[in-house]
Amino acid sequence: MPESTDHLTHVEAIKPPAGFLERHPSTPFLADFEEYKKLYRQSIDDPETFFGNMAREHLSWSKPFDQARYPPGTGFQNGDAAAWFLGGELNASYNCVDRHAIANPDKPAIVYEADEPGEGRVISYGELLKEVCQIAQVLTALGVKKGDTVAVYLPMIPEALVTLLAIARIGAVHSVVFAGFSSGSLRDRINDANSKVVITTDESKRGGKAIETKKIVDEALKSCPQVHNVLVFKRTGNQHIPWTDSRDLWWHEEKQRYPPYVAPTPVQAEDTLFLLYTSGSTGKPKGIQHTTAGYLLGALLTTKYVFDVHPQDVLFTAGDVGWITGHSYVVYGPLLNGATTVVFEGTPAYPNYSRYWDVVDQHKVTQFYVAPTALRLLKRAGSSHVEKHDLSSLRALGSVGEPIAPEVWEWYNEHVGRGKAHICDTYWQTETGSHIITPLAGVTSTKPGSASFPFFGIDPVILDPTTGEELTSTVAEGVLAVRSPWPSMARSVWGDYNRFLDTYLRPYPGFYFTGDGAARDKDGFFWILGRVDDVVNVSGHRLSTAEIESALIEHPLVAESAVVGFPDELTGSAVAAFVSLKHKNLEDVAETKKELVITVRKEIGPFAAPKLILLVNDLPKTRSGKIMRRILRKILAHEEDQLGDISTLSDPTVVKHLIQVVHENF
Ligand code: 6R9
Repeated sequence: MPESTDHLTHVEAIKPPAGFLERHPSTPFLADFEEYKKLYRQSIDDPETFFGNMAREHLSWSKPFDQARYPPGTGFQNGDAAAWFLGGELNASYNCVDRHAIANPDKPAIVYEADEPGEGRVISYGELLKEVCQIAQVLTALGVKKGDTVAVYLPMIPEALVTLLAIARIGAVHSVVFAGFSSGSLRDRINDANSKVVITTDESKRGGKAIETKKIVDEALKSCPQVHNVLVFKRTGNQHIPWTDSRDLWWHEEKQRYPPYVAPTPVQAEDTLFLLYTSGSTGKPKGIQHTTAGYLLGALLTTKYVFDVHPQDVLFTAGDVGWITGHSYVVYGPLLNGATTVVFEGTPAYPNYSRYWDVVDQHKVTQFYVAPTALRLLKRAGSSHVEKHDLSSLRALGSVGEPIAPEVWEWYNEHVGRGKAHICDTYWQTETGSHIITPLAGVTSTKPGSASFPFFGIDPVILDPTTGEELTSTVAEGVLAVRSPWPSMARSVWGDYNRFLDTYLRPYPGFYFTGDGAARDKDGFFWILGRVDDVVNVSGHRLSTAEIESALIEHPLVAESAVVGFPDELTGSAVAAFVSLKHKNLEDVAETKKELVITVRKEIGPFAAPKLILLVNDLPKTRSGKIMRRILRKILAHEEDQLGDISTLSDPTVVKHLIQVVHENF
């Protein structure tokens, strides 16, 4: 946590941009900040009534629910998360597709921007319904039943959305694995979820390059004996992809066997909609489990109120469907609201740094949402790439995944929003399902770098990290927790409820623990200060240091390793690995380091590759053998005068050696 947050008290709030309402399509959802405060109070004091009304108004139910929140009241009763909308039945794909297709079949649901400019297409709600229904029938024919998990390893193409909605249509559970993950990570996730069907492409395209997606899947499936079918969408048409006749099926061949409509399967409100694996403090990734009605309501309401999304809007979330941002704000949020969602396959730098702005200009995007890491890249590339575009359609600009530095916020505001779009720094997590601390576009005054105030139903508190006591003064700094359950919070870790409780609800009894540090300033604004656990955030990708350590140990030369994050101008944080080897006096140090990086790329994925590898004789350990990563972080920051108490180290002389290695290499 930063040493001091005193400077925060001097930051002045900026009012919502002038002219916001002039470019607004219809009546605003909220008149002003006073109305937000009134509704917020209701949502905290009586969540049952507040969310009960919202769920009846915004979602379509095949059977109405009996009770909005169980058990009634507020808080984490008995230390468990609450259940929402019990007795109710609904279907996610009906809510995302059918009801809009019925009302307006020709309305664009998806604008697909392919990796290569000009190769995209527009898909209407009517067309989407047909595709979803056909793939739903393919899955049923492959034996997928209500409650079964289906693994999805797809790039950012419309078929990714079709796939998720088709799985949901038959009451099955989707488990998307980000297509940047290695075959080993994919294998672990397929097996943990016990998925028997995998959906993928022949290849993917990104930044002008082809990626051998099917080959990675096949490699993973060598150790997934339960998988009996792979459904493959032909993306590039490369003839030379591996194929197993008895198992693999082409998407286009299977799809055409089925008629354009099949009725959705109603599920219970609390039935699982999806799993999404995420990293935590320990090595084994957790399958975060989200339920249907609560999650849908959270994605719907945040999209509507945070980004001010109206049905005629075009939302461009430049995040991958392999992460929660893609789930909530590429797929579910925009479609639930009947808006148009942009599905972007490429990168911000291909064919040049104008790509995002070409898309915004061409499709008259009204809301744009991206991680600060991309903004840092574009800021560095120069404002000339932004300036030649007409970006006047933009009303809200979102930021997600990591803290946004004030100078990046200013750049976004000035060059992209041109002072007319509202910047929304949205704080949330895979586990929260949807935004929890965020400004509301057109309503909330903002301070660059602060995520501002809680969304409806979120009762955030700052706790003393050691005692767990709530810090009730307005100005406070500690760990961020939430006092009461909300509809879109995760319900469990797949197959391990105890681990869910241990990670989120038991560390500070009575609260949901976020794992982040936070401060509250004199005006009540929340400032997120980053993770307090062993999680490193690289370009908005959440990595567990323990997971990288277990990858490194796969290399035959590695005796032990300790991984920590360190600040990086472009990626926010970068990964540093301190590694001790089994054999000393290596002949080729550079080659060994290269091999270690390759090991991590292979075991986890390219995005987890350490930027810095430091070969050391020993690691700083306590007498009980615990690695003191705090010392490694300080040495990397060249703050060796602030190491604190090192008397608990079993061998304090190791510190001198570590300092020397860091100075030689970094
Ligand atoms: C949505 C998403 C969650 C972690 C979270 C925090 C960091 C997310 C942030 C932010 C500062 C923001 N984080 N949004 N930090 N300001 N606006 O990113 O989910 O991948 O699960 O990561 O990301 O550390 O705990 P996920």
